Amino acid sequence: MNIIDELLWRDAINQQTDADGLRELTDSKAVSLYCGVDPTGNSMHIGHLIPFMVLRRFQLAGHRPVILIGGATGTIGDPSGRQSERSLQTLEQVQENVDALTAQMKKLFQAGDDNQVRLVNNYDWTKDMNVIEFLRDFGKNFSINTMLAKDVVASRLDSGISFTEFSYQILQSIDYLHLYQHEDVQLQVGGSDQWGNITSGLDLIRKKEGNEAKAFGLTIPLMLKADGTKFGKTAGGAIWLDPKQTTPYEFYQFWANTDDRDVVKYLKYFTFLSKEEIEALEEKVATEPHKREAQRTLAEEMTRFVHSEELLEQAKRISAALFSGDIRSLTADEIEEGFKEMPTFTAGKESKNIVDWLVELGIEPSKRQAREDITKGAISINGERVNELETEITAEQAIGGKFIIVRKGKKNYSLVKLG
Ligand code: 383
Repeated sequence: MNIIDELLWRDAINQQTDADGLRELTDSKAVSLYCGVDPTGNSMHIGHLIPFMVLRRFQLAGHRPVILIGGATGTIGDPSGRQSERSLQTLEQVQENVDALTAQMKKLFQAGDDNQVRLVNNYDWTKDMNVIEFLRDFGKNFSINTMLAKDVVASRLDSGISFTEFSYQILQSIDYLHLYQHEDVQLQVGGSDQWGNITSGLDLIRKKEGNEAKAFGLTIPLMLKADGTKFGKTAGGAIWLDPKQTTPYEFYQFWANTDDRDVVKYLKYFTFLSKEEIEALEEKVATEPHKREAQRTLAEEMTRFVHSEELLEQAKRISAALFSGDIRSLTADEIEEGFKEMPTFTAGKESKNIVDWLVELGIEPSKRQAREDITKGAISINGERVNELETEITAEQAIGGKFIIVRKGKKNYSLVKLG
């Protein structure tokens, strides 16, 4: 399948500047293409993943991705999709973020000896440009009228936009021209919010290189959820690729909790599974949705791709233990990871009667309630049901010497740390 047909099947194309031309080009040669990310934070989130997975698909189809980290543009900040001016980051902060994003990209693209993915930083060709060069060589090719008409700027005319953010599109355009001239790049890919910046780069290329220049733009639709809420955000915030900000277990759970109405869409958009494999899972969603096989496959594919086989196995072990209640099988580290979002209490190391212990911690509101719950078998300690009101809680029970897990009812877990 031609890469463009594959993207169409995956519903991963929003707009193209010249669909026929791009199809012809991608059929005729290995095309160099790029997508950029600005180092506005120290990790990407799953929203960023979308265009970079498309880049990876091009790579798997024999094309040549160039990943641009915006060391220059990141010092300004793209006004696209934002209603208010950004505050500037320090140059040191930007540099730290450049390093963090570079490491993430290398991992995602499995950069190594037999995979020479190109990573570039626009700071390299922007930092020494002086203001006269900027205005004469580049500024002269931009019409204020056209720039004002771009959605990004037009939507900010009431609330206001600084000259700095207004000029952002010029910097991104210079990048495309630079990569066209020096890295043979003929296609820029981005989310649909990048359409204005991408087309403005193409205008610059045509002005500098002539109307016949073969350069293209392609955008990817923003992901929408069936229930109308924003994709990629949970109550706890964004889903980050950095395992310190979103643990692999949370990452796994995010995908595993996908709505039936969204899961096939995500499988197409985010995984490298084939058309046949996805169609088979689609069938399963229709015939046996309760098994959630499509969701499980999605969660496995994504956790393996972003983290590793090992962290995927760990995330699955935590999920299974929490589901079955078999907490004893987990290590202290796994408990820490799996219980990150659950209510946490700190208790002393001395032995105590369970009823007193539960009430003192605040897990039970009163001794009467604690006794009632224990008697009806609703309380488990480390996965084992407690039946005796006389049970003593001791430090020896703590998993890894640190944690005691209390379960009340079916799903109410609390983590007690001994301190
Ligand atoms: C900078 C210089 C270039 C080309 C691109 C850039 C970055 C671009 C931008 N992108 C977003 C970002 O960095 O701001 N101006 O957060 C996001 N992208 C991708 C995708 C997306 C966009 O990194 O739609 C979501 O992830 O394009 O919002 O020469």
